[in-house]
Formats: sequence, structure tokens, C-alpha cells
Amino acid sequence: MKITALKTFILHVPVTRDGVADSIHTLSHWGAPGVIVETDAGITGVGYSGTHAHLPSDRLITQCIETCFDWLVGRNPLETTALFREMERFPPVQWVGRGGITQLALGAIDVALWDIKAKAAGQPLWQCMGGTERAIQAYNTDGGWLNWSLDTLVSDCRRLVEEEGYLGVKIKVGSDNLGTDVERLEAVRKAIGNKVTLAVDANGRMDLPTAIRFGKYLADCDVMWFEEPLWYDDVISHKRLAETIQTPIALGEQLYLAHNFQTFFDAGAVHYAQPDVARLGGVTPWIQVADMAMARGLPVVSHVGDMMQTHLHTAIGHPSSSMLEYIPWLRECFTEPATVRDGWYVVPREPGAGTTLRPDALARFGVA
Ligand code: 0YR
Ligand code: MG
Repeated sequence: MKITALKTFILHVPVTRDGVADSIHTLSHWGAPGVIVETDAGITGVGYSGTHAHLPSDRLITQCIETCFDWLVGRNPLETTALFREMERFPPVQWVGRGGITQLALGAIDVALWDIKAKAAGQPLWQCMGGTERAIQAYNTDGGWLNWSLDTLVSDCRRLVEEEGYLGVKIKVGSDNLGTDVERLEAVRKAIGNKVTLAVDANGRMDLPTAIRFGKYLADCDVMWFEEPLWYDDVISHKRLAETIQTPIALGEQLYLAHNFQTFFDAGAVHYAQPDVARLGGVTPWIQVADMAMARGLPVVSHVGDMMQTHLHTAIGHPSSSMLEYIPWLRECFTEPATVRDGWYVVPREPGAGTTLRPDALARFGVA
């Protein structure tokens, strides 16, 4: 099989209500700059990245795909391991990359290649990875945004648990005032009861002393993990925090390289690994990270927002994963949107990586 063309697109899809905020970002749309990889076998693969729908930077990603990796035309898309290595170490791109735009471009392409590989095998990606059919538990982040009032936060989390059947929720923290975070955390724990898992996510906003003070309340509320407490790249401070508080640390959605995970693992600075196929450069390095995590006894709970489609497959397909975040923003774009029933993900059946676009997706959400 040979690649015949790389065609890019950019989708901007509205997020929940009038927009959402975490401690660092405010967004009205989710961005999906991506690529359709065509082959001479009539199979096409789709891969995409996840952004905050900032068109100039989305265009840098699609431009990078089209112009820096155009040499993929003529190559065999099934050679995913070899092609990943060659793309990641392509000298002129490696010189300016190993992170940022070039790694996001690489991630979209690698996902598209796995989509082709799985379609060529006539299997959903999870099966193509060697996995067996099994249920993955969903936890919902979409009721916990920092711009929700205390009342909305509490009623949303209660509804997700009592009416929709979620067995876990995550709320955003990292407000200007630690007291506000404590108030919101305690109110949600009280509303959802003690049986539902509760995680918190500071999106890198806190400093070490604040995170340490917060630790007492996290333990009192039986928080499952404290996500991205500190700035993304600060390994040593995460290690100090992990040694000081009782609550496990989760991170990884902002890490670009398998080597970055290795550094956090070796420092004992993380308990739950949260790789993202978009930022890491695709399914190929995601598997490397999941293998490393498993060898160290650390569970993988992939970042979703909103790479849920492919992460559902990688979760089912790899024994390191039993739980996955749920954020519903891109669901209307796909032929088989990731779906949760009674707190568990429905196992996807269509061949591929879950990324096949509905025929009207580009017309509805495409931007120039
Ligand atoms: C909004 N999930 C996350 C969203 C989400 C972010 O900025 O992208 O909060 O990706 O942290 O765990
Ligand atoms: Mg997060």
C-alpha cells in the first residue's frame, strides 16, 4: 500500500453552554486541525490534533503536516513504527521541533496511519493493538468547569452521578483563592456521596506551597488524584509534592515526548500517567508510554479533551488502562462517536481509530 496524498482540514466545534474555563484557559470552541491520508488501496485514514480553536496556530499545524511531511507520499502507511521514528527524527523538523507545532502535526499523521492500519485489517484499533473487548469506566469532566457558579457546579455533578450514572467526576481547581477551591471541592463531595470517584485538576496553575496546603482537604475528601497541580515541566516540585501529600498525582496531557514521561516516572513524581496521542505524536509513542507506566505499576488514564475517539481504542487495547475521561465536544463529527451508558463506555465496532468523519462534519464545522 502507498500513501497518495495528505489533505488537511480544521474544525472548530462549540463547547458546552457559552464556553468553559479551567484555571488557565477560557474557550468557546474546540479546535481539530487534522489530516486525511489517502492511499492507493482506496482506504483513507483520519487523524487530528486538539486545540483551543485559535485559527492562526491551527493553520501552523496543518501547514506543518502539508509542507514538512509531504515526503510521506509514496510511502507504505502500514509501517507505523518505522515511519514514526523517521518523522520524529527527520533532521530539519527535529531541529525546530521535538515539541510544539511539529509534534502536534506528527500526532495527527500517526493517528491517521493507525486508522489506515486498523481499517486495512478490518478491525477497530483496540483489536488491531492486540486488545480484547472490555468495558472502560468513564469519568466526566464536563460538569466541573471553573467558570460554573458553585450552584451550577454542584447541580451538574449531582445530575451526572444521579441521573446519568457516572461513577466518577472531575472538577477544575486553581482559583485565585484556595478557599474557593476548598469550598467547591467539599460541596461536590457532599453532593455526590462517598461512593463516586472524585478527581481535581489545577491545569498547572498552583505553586508548591499552595498545593501542599490543599493536600489536607484532598485527603479529607478522598480525592482520587490531584491533576497537574504545578507547572507542566517542573519535575522536581511534583516529586516534592508527591512525597508530601497523601493524594496521588496525575499528569501528562502537556508532555510532548515519551522521554518526558520517563523523567517523571524515574523521579517518582507522578502516579497516574495521562498521555495524549495528539501531543505525544500519536498512537505509536502512546503505546511506548503505556508500556513504561505499566512496568512501574502506574495506571494510564489518557487525557481526553477532546481526543476521546482514539483514546477509547487505546484504553481498551492496552492493559494499563481501565478508566477514561469523558468530554463530549467533538461527538457530532464522527460516524461512531464515543458513547457512555450507565457510566461505562460502549465498545466501538467500526474498523479504524474512531476518527472517521461524518460526511457533513467539514461543512458544519470546517473553517477556512
Ligand atoms: C480546557 N482535561 C483538561 C481543556 C482539559 C482542559 O482547557 O482543554 O481543561 O483538556 O485538562 O483534563
Ligand atoms: Mg487535565
